[in-house]
Amino acid sequence: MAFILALVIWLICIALTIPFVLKTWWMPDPITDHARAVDAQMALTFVVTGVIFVIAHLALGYAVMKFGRKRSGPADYNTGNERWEVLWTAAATVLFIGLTFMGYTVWAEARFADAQSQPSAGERVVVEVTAQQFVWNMRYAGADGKFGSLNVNLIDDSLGNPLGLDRGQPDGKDDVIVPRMTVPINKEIEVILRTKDVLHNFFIPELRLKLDTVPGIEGRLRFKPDKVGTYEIACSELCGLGHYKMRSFMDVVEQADYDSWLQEQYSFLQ
Ligand SMILES: [Cu+2]
Repeated sequence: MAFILALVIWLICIALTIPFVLKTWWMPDPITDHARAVDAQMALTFVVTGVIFVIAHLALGYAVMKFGRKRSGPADYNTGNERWEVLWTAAATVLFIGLTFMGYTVWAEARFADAQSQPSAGERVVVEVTAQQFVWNMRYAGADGKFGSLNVNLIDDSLGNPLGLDRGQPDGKDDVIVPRMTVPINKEIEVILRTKDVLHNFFIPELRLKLDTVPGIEGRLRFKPDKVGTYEIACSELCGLGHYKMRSFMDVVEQADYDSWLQEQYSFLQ
């Protein structure tokens, strides 16, 4: 009986480990250096915890087999081994704190990029993303590089003004508002996150980035995509009945395609 239990423990351990080793259900390919750094950090965590997981379960099965046989007489009383307990508690503490600090650097890179390098606004493409139940609105500042002012009284989804943009003002005249995001490849993109109503969450799995959109607060994310393609933008915060279908897409295109796309958007404004 003890052997069967040990075998079950080992089989479960192997069955749980295989999908991680073979990457059976894995994340989509990363498209930024930051996303690759996140993956490397996660791989390190998986390797370290995976090795400990396997060793612990092999030992557990062994202990069950060795000490689990039926014996006559009362069980031995064991007070444990203080030296071992101090040792593995200390080792676990060092490991977790170490992994946290290593991960923190990667995490902070995308959020506090300002401290290291600040490309001028001209080199950077700024997209303002406003969430609402249950769609995404992407705004580009236009040729003047300035976002026009918004006025809640002008908000009218049915008239095509979901943000309440004042088109009468010079800054707002050339603002482009679209339901889908287009960005050029190999350029720093800055996303300014807003919401019109409740909490939503801007999530692009290929960027390994997600951030809540919080009413009254502007969130910021920076990234530099290096792979042309179409990537899903998912709302990753349960935001209401239509949450499951709140999605959009980000098209990463060549610079020339981006320029002509932008020109096309301007022509619709004429
Ligand atoms: Cu949402």
